[in-house]
Amino acid sequence: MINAQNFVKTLNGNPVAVFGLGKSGLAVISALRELSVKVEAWDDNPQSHEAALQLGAGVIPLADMDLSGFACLVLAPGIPLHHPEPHPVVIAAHHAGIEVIGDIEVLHRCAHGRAVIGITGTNGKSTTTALITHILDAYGIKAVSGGNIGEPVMGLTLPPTNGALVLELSSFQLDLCPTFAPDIAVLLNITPDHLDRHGTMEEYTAVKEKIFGENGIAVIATDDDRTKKIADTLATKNQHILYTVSAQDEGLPECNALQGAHNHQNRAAAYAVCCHLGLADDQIFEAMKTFPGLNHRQFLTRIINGVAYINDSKATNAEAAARALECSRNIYWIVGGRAKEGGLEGLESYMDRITHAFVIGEAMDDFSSWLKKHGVAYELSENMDVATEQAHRMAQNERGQPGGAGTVLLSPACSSYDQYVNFEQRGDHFTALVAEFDEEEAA
Ligand code: UMA
Repeated sequence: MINAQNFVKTLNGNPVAVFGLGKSGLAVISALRELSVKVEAWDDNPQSHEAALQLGAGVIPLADMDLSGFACLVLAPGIPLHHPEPHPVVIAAHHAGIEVIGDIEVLHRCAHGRAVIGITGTNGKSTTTALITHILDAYGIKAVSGGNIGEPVMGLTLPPTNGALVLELSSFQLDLCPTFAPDIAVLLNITPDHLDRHGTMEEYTAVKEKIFGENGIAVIATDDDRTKKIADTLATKNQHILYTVSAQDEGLPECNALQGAHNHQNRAAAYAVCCHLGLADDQIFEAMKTFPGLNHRQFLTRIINGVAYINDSKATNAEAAARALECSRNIYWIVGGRAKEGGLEGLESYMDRITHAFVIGEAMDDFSSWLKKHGVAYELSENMDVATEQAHRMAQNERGQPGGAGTVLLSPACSSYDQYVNFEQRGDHFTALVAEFDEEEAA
């Protein structure tokens, strides 16, 4: 847990309001309660209240109160700040004239003294965060990762003072950082996303741009017009040390866990960061080769008799699934769940890579019609148990045929919420089923 003493000094003895009792809010409460700071908390879901009470926070309906006695409001990133309209607690904070900040800003105000590398972008942030952490760790710079990748920052254990914090930063988190900017800031790409929260692409882009602050090291992948424009602006201002990288950069080694153009962009960004920190090319390249990948993101779970079994459960929309489909041929594709708007539209050009599809979940009827229209053979598998067994049998039986040993790929292009709590649970289920297959029997 982070020592919040320096942050507490800025509170002038006033209590803190914490709204949203998910992972990040509870970690903030823990760090403050550790120092006996008075915390009043709330969550619109009453089931979350008990955890805050256990930590010694008061639980009161903050949105209905006069918040003027509080030092600040710490808001969870998932709670609407501006759009479609501010949550009532944000309006209450504005009325009271108190600051609204997030857990990343709290971490910053703890003045922990470690170098911070922050990574944002619409896609690839988790992979790049994990990759940078892996490379630095491999060469003796103790790195600790957290943030949007899943570990709330106030719960992290700091590395030694010469180590680094590697933080994945979402637009929601950046929006709650009035003064924080990382020492090394990485922007990967900006494509339409989260418009329900940011309203327009201009707003979303402006929030992502906040990662660069007034100065520091800026690493920008300039493969899209929006990131390129930001790089041009920073170059004109000339207050940052700027590295531009691209998915087209040459000279980086291939590695199994990081295939496809998008991963090339992630590698190029990680390379720039590690070079800046003084690592030699061969050190960086060696470490890239041993990067195991990130679970649920095109993660190679197992190889059985040459057939690769890949867990890409994080692919919850068609665009994400395209990134996995472009990396293989002869694919036995497990697809479906709760469809997003547009369904499988946009994946037409990848269908010649699919040997057979196994369709599951609520999307089964719509997806099977779409696959039929595009000439792809499929099974109505309904659930993961059936789909994984069918895909395994077929891929193993057809191993000797032209096209080489195939790939059993879970890349659902759907959310998991029809059958699972989240994408992690879905991916774990697939992985557990694959772990049970018998190599001998399959051979
Ligand atoms: N809540 C309310 N009122 C509301 C909305 C939410 O009370 O109007 C409450 C919910 O009942 C819940 C809590 O707020 O109890 C949830 O807070 P949260 O959604 O901010 O979630 P945390 O559990 O604190 O997780 C957050 C990040 N969540 C979001 O940004 C939505 C996690 O990113 C992050 O891993 C975690 O902090 C640790 O840093 C997740 C995410 O989905 C992975 N991120 C988005 C993405 O990647 O697309 C941005």
